[in-house]
Amino acid sequence: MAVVEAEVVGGVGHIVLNRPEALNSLNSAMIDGIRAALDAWRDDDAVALVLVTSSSPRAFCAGGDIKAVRQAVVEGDRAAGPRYFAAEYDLDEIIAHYPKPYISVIDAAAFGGGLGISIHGSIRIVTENAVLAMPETAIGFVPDVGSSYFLSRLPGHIGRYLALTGTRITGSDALALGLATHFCPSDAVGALESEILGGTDIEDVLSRYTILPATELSFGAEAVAAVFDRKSLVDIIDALQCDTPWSRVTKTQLATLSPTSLMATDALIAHGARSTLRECLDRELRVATWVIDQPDFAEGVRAVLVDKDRAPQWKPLVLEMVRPEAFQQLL
Ligand code: QUE
Repeated sequence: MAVVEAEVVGGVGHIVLNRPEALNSLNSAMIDGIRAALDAWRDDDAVALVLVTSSSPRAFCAGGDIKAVRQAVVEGDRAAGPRYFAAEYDLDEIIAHYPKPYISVIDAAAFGGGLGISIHGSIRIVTENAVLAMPETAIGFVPDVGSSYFLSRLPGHIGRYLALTGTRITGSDALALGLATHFCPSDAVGALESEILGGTDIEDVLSRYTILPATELSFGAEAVAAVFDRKSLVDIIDALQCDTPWSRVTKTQLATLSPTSLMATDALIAHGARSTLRECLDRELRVATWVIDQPDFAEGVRAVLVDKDRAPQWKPLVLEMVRPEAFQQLL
């Protein structure tokens, strides 16, 4: 079976992410497959809308094929990573401007690149099984796929918090923040997809299957707003007084993440707030190209995805030793 299945059913272009053994992490073949389907369907009158689903109950899409990028870096192939990211980000932009409804159903994990192929689309349906995150600072990388555009626009510094810490949010969080547009109970997703593929009017299907879940966020938005408004990352860490469980957890989270990634991420989010999506993607590509050549990327991917010891040795080890001049000209 192909890693991406693309077929037209009842006026719907259906894309199924189908690399379940890798939690649907997006490899080049998947990016090319999605791109080819979207290009073919753009001017095809037999396709009224696009529906993206996953064949895996565990993941919508766990991210990009970051292990392959690391392998290329380790082998000294300096072109492969940037080439892969450029294709991925171009796809994200195509989805953002696609002229037909582009509907993702997120009923499991959607991390990193998984958000790139869903959040930029016009309709994002989540369930109580959805888990969303940009966890790249844990692997010595940076949040990309246009996240410096969509996270930097969240209120109360929530995007800065999510990008830096990689905190996982729920489907109802995503709906409350506007990252998702609809919430459908997981046990109704099969019927919802069948009706969409059966050609029922999409607005009619959405009105009958989607509900409004409780709107309370799973993290403390007030604490985030109070702490993540500081000028610098060091000021944020100083402001985490460890007088509440949340501040203790957050300080501990930040202490485990790549200092280089944290500094570059904070710069991406700050610049992203004043940029178009295309400018964000271009800036992310420049910073990603730089950061994969820093020691933390190979080490972080090794520790989290290859050896899975979860004990990366960051270089430099502390924020104060990161030299922002090294990436400043890329912003
Ligand atoms: C940060 C990431 C990724 C991650 C974990 C992080 C990422 C990614 C994967 C992943 C997960 C399971 C797989 C796989 C890759 O995990 O981008 O091949 O089977 O793709 O903390 O950015």
